[in-house]
Amino acid sequence: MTITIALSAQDIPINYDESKIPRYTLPDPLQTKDGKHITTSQQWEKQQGPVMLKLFADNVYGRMPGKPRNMRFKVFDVDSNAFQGKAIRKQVTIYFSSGTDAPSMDVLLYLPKTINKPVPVFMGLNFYGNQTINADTGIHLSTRWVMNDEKLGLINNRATEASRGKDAGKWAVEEIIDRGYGLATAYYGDLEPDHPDGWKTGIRTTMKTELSIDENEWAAIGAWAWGLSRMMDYLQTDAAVDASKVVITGHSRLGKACLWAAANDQRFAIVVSNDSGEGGAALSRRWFGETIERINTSFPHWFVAAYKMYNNHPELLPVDQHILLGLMAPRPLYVASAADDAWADPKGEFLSAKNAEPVYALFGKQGLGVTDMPAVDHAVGETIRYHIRTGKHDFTSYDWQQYLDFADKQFAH
Ligand code: GTR
Repeated sequence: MTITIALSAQDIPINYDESKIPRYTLPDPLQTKDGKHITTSQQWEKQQGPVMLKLFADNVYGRMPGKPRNMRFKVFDVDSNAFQGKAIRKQVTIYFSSGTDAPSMDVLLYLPKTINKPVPVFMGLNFYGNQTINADTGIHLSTRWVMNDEKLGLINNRATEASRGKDAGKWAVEEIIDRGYGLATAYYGDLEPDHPDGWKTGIRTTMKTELSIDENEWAAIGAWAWGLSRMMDYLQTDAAVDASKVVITGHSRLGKACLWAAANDQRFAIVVSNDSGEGGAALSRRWFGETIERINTSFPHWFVAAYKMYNNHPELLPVDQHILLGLMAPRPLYVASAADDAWADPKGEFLSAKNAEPVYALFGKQGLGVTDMPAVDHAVGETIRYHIRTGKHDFTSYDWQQYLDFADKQFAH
């Protein structure tokens, strides 16, 4: 095996031409190490699924530690008059260990007020702090490290008041509430700041002893995914939430974290990947848009060191991302792409969802039901659903509408 090291991200060849994609063969999710074929859902759940999960842990995302022993929740804000009285806003700090300065994450939760029983909830991490998802001035302003972006009010690596509501376009909060769902979100930087040295101040360092895991045994995506499971731990204790109906979602890098969280944690009832691309829903073996080499070069902290061995050799990976999608089975799964998001390889995301179908079939579940990519803005599929939306890399109100419809249908079953 030869590993060539690119000098910089710009030197890495990127392909956008379908006719230049070399032939590739995907690993068969149902084929065991010793050449046997998996034929039942029990065999998948007891043998093959755990083997595949471990291959992803060893080669891609790292080991996933469990729940910390001394975790605590502190509800520090309740406002039953949010959105002109139609929602309750709650803010909760999850402390990962004992002590007043324990590592922590802040969860922002909106719950519809008109419903007198526990509600289903959408949950996912956000990019710039909870205060950016809506202009609601009651949202606690994050004091953590953030990536600089003057337009978003993120200056000197800190969020300012001007950042309030600046990423609201990605969060259809009122629509979610009006449809009878709650929304839970937290800032991913609470877990690990998103830069190569972020692990030094993130949970991979601060929780190292408590979780008995070395910082190199996992990586940033793993840390973010772990936080999603801790949010779920909280939701299970909140009487206003129906924790059996939690939809986990995430956009782009946070879509990758969402998929890895859901692969490890069966408590998430529905999984929604929004434009997650390379290292998320998209096939790695298909040479189109972002590649393993490019992602490992631009973001060396996202995946474990072992993943770099596949930089120029995706064909040597014992798994590909359709198997990650298979690990969602039998849970309803929605994979979405955007037409102008070639970087994330929409077709590679579609084919990945398509090739997860044999795992769903073991459970008697129907997948996409089509062999070719659908037209833009035309969702297809049953238990696995897919759309390619008009427009760019984003999480839009069109996307939310599809996910809400999907959740309505799945939860009505
Ligand atoms: C890009 C990265 C993608 C995707 C995206 C995002 O720069 O190459 O894999 O994660 O960032 O998170 O918006």
